[in-house]
Amino acid sequence: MFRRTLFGVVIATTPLLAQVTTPGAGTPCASLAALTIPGVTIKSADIVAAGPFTPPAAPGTPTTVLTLPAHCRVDAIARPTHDSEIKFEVWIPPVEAWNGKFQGVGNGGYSGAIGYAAMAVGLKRGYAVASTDTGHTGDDMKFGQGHPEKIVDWAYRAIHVTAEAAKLIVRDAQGRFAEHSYFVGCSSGGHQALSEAQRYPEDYDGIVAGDPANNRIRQTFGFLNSWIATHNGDGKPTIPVNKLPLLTKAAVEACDAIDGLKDGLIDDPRRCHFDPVKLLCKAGDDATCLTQSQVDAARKMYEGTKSTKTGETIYTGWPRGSEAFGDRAIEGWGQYVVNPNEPMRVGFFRYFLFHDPNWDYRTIDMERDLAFAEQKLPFMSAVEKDLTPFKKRGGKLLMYTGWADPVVPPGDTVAYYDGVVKTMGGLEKTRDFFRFFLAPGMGHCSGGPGPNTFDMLGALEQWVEKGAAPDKVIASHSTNGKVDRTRPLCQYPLVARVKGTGSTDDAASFACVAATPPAAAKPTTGGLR
Ligand SMILES: [Ca+2]
Repeated sequence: MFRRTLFGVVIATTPLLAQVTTPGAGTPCASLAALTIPGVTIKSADIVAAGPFTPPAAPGTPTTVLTLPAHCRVDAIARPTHDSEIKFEVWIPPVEAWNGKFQGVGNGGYSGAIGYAAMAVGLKRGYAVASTDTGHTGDDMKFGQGHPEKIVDWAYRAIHVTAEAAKLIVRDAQGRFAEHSYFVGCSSGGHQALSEAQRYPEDYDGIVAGDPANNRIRQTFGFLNSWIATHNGDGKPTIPVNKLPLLTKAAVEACDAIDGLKDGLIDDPRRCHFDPVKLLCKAGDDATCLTQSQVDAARKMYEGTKSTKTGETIYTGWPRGSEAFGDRAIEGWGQYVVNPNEPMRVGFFRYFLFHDPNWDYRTIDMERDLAFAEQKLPFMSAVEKDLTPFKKRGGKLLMYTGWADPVVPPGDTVAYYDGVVKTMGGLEKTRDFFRFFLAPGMGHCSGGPGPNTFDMLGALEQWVEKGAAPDKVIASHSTNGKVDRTRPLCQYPLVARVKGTGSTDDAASFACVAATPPAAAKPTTGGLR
């Protein structure tokens, strides 16, 4: 009886306590338009009812109708410099649906579009979410011509000012600051994620950096070099895109079993030294084999961008297994290397670096022009390896990438993590706040034959809010919407290996174990260009 009575008393007082401890309900949505934040103009603030929402059309992006929960939609512009025009939106759930947290979401490519789809994912989880167009419209790099401040906005400033303004807007709407803030991004969003950890460690408590294009300047040199390596003098591709699947198939056949499990996946392409000469045509060229020049082009893709003077690697090569395993841009070399009529992101040289719209990529001098770029536009990259300020403020960072990423070579992401480990004083002192997960057989941010669907934000929430650091993250692979394989993604440098006799399609059959470090890749050819 006593217990029941006490229980009853507790129940009775809870609503009263809640009233006392919960601050005011905040500012009504429509009134947010009257907020005055320095450097920020709020264009509108409107209640959006639950249901279908059609985002404003963005150049080059197909319009997808989203289904959203009810929220307050704030549309705003930040102008941190005289030439800035940073559009951003903040979506705020009603107080009863709010999880008390804020999430900034990243962009893709050179962006120029608010990430509505990513915002929708966060909003559905109860987050107040924000996204920016990074200060210009469209994926075209011409916006940088004569607008140096807009290049800075794209490179890192837009994400930061959006975070600062959005937190204040959320505070006004809810009557209190968010308890935790997270940033989630992949590709350029991964670049933005690392930039935030490096440049503005106070912005976010937890950060997810996926397939990060953070080594941006060198990646651009890598794209240019790989285009030249895979195209003839007339600009036509040496390897037609429909031959790329031959390479993936042969590489997987040659290297699948190196990890001890024939599952159609190359666990770690650094251990794979498949030489495309195995596909050399015996007689004339046909669809089932490669000509000598096609073999050479593939070798150069694997080998990466090297200094013609010293032979040192300027930018890592693309991994074996990334050539073509699907039709989407994230599933092969087609969209970023083979198909374009000119090197991908050649606009970097024309509009950002040389201010010469007629610049001819054939005039590139790797050493000279790289040195010039890294001196003129160092802020384009986010490669700082000393993350002490982020670690000290208690920030947590989860990074992941696909071992078959055909856009941002995973070797570069591994090199960044290794560099941070070295700078921060070893693996133990790094994994305290920064953990890295590699997904075998995953493409750029998703897709591929390997398990490629996982909840990195969920793992990060556990770490930030409960102190439970993830040792592994379970990933799944689906065919036609049905899960057909699960597998742990192990904390680098551990790898997933079968424990015993269970199903190799079940994550429970695997343990994360240490593997002997792979040997350095054997050189396949001499000079690169
Ligand atoms: Ca395998």
